[in-house]
Amino acid sequence: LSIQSDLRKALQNGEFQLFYQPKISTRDASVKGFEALIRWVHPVKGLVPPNQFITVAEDTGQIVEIGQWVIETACRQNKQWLDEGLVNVRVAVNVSARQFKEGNLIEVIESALASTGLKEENLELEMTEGVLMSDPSTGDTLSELRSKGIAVSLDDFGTGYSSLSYITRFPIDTIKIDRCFVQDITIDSEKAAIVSAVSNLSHGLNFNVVAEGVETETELDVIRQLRCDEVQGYYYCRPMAAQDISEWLRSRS
Ligand code: G
Ligand code: G
Ligand code: NA
Ligand code: MN
Repeated sequence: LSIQSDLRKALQNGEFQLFYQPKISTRDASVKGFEALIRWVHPVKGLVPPNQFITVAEDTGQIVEIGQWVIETACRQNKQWLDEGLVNVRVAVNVSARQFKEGNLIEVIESALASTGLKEENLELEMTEGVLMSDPSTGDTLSELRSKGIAVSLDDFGTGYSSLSYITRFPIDTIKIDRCFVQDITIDSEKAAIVSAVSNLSHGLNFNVVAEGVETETELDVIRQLRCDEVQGYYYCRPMAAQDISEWLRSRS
């Protein structure tokens, strides 16, 4: 309950922050994009992780306003990295079902792009299968956004219903293989078999494949052998504040 009432003040008090985690090419280790991940620095509780407030915000509907802030903030940050000549990639924001259903997602995105000057080709949306299936109109909304040049990633792939028929029904660009399949992949041949199958299937359908949660070099080696296109994980970089990402980018160039 206190989380819920505190959430109402969090936006106006500027207690949210976005962290960013790079997505790295398995071919040449270049930066292919960033995922924006929200953090809440609560005045009393300190850092509250998203799994402790995103569901609450979804239940109360506060996620619509928070999500709008996330989109605007991520667009502004990515435009700044672009203007500084640090990187020219997509920033990916996570979207919840209610942002589709009642959040005027298209208008919110258009106004964020207009006010920050970021282009559609530098923005990506990440959503789970549950979000895709939450409303009959999500497919049409995504088709419209994609026709403008915004990319769409299917997040946490393999943990939901994962119906093979419907990944071809929805307009998506990228499959993100959930990190539970990467964990122990070096010793668990069943996980390797699953990642191999998903990777092949996805490429057959012309999707880009990202493996989440790569923490070690041996995991990276296996993931590369299984021909995933990109990795996201602690091995290369933990989610970090924007200024730390800027330094990380400068140190690599
Ligand atoms: O970064 P971390 O591991 O703590 O993120 C935990 C979960 O919170 C992830 O599933 C992620 O998708 C979700 N999450 C992070 N930021 C956002 C956000 O801005 N919006 C939504 N809807 N979910 C987010
Ligand atoms: O949106 P999604 O549920 O995929 O959120 C990604 C989550 O995974 C974030 O909470 C992020 O902090 C976390 N994460 C990113 N890289 C790694 C990793 O290498 N290992 C683990 N355990 N978690 C990671
Ligand atoms: Na995500
Ligand atoms: Mn994920």
